[in-house]
Amino acid sequence: MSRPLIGICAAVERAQWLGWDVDATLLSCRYPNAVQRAEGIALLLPPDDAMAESPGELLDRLDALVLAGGADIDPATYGARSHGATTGSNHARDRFELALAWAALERDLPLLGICRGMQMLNVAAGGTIRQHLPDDVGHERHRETANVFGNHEVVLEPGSLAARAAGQERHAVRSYHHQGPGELGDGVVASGVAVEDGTTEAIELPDRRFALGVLWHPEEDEASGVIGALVAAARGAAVALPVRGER
Ligand SMILES: [Mn+2]
Repeated sequence: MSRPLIGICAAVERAQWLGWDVDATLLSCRYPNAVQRAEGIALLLPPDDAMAESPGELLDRLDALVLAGGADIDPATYGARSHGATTGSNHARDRFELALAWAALERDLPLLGICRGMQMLNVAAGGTIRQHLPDDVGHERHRETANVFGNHEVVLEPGSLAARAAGQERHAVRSYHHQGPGELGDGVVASGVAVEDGTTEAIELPDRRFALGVLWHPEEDEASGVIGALVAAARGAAVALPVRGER
């Protein structure tokens, strides 16, 4: 079979390279690299207001969608007030990703949300976001050091999509976030938590073919099965990976 086409929503950020200092469509190479290792074609998607109005035109051409990590979603998107620690929201990106997530859920296109993208998946389903986890859990270990991924353990519900995709139930993950899902959206179930404090780290919509959100960063971990499982779903294969032992 030909390689499935995986759209990955990119950020727009100020960036510097080769002496240029301009607004750039930006995404860590870890995302396309992981898709390509799984024998998918990675397509970067910049925010596009026309596609936010009619996302079907874009989704018709994709086999799966990834909502990547990045800046906080504007709290107004889910009816909350801004917290002092909420930073960097980009309204065009929020609009674009929300429209794509809605439309992907509607047509049951395989969908993976990572970190910010996991939260966007929950918002798209009608859920909310916990504004600043350290206020609730009393520690900073989900984002301990600025601009460095940390590690903590998660435990996933046996038999859930999260566990089947990850290929294991309890394991260490790469973490960098200060928010997390609050109230879960319609049809959304929590399928994994942080071992240390019970923060919801994985969500899914069991009535969809593949609709998964993880608060950690599988693209930063070559041993993770999560992105490969999405590409397999895009190819039309059922996700029935065996659960390996703990690492
Ligand atoms: Mn975490």
